[in-house]
Amino acid sequence: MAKHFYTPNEWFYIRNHLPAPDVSAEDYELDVAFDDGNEEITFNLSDLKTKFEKVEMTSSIQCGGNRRAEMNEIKPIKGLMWKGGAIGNAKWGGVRLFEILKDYNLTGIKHVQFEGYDEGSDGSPYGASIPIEKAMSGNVLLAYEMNDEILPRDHGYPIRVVATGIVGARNVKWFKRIVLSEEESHSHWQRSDYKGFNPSVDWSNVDFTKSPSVQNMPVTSVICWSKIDNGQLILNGYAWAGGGNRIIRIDLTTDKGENWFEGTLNEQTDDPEPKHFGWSLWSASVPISEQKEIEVWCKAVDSNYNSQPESFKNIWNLRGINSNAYHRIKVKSS
Ligand SMILES: Nc1nc2c(c(=O)[nH]1)N[C@H]1C(S)=C(S)[C@@H](COP(=O)(O)O)O[C@H]1N2
Ligand SMILES: [Mo]
Repeated sequence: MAKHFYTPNEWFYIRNHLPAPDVSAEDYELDVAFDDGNEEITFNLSDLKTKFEKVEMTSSIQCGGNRRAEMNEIKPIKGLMWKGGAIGNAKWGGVRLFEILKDYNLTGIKHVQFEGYDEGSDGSPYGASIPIEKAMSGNVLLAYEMNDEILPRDHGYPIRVVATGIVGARNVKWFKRIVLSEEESHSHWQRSDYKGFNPSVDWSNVDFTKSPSVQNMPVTSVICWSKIDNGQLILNGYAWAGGGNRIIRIDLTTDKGENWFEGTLNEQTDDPEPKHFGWSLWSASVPISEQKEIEVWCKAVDSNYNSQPESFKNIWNLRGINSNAYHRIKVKSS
């Protein structure tokens, strides 16, 4: 993963909750509606591509359950056992959601709901929503290009939402409908999933109405690769923070925190925080003594000086969301 600042499209993780639909460019339509049913406007694909300015933005998209497998080692979690692979970084090309919404009277609108062309067996679409402030920030894209290529089918062809800095689940693919509303999306994934809880909440007492939906994601980092060379442990990996924060430092230890070494941030965009949405690639060289097995930990620090928690135990939650404790790997020296 850490070889390419822009994750090649064919390596970018894919997460679908419902069967992926085939949407043709000719049939594609995006509806914009108010939830009082008053007004409805439809754009076709060429409207979106020609009537609005094309912009490009670098943003990572990360699933809310990335690194869940590590948290699962503490206590079993329901969910896909992602290691560190449920994230990718891309250059997205498209139109700003702001451009599409700016001429409407948005008085009283608090949430912008998104629906996809994909439907569950009950006929209801995939859905999610983001707060109106984020929608109007200029940092949410309706993307039709991914790394200078046409958006691939598995990533939402012909149009997907790129809600920069926000959990993957709100980055709706095969984008069909915008609903401007006082309320969050009523979809399962907005209301009954992708939320965090106290570590002692379990399936017998969880109340999804009590917890806000995850939007911006916390800071995380992962060691992707390691090698021992001449008494040095050579490492590389990625680090990312949601909410437009930039990664400012990566810290590593091989003795459970007695001594810390600093890695090097090799690649990141120069987008200023809080509009820094791409990940950072880093590498490090840590001196090691004669040990058979080395355990190395990493943690990143973001531009708000937020860092990662030390243990998964104290952030455990029943869906394994925001699983961002120190990444720890063991490296054998022989
Ligand atoms: N229409 C639609 N959009 C969707 C999903 C989906 O199932 N249907 N999955 C979401 C989730 S949970 C994630 S993590 C991201 C994954 O995006 P990717 O497959 O392009 O990596 O898409 C989001 N957008
Ligand atoms: Mo996800």
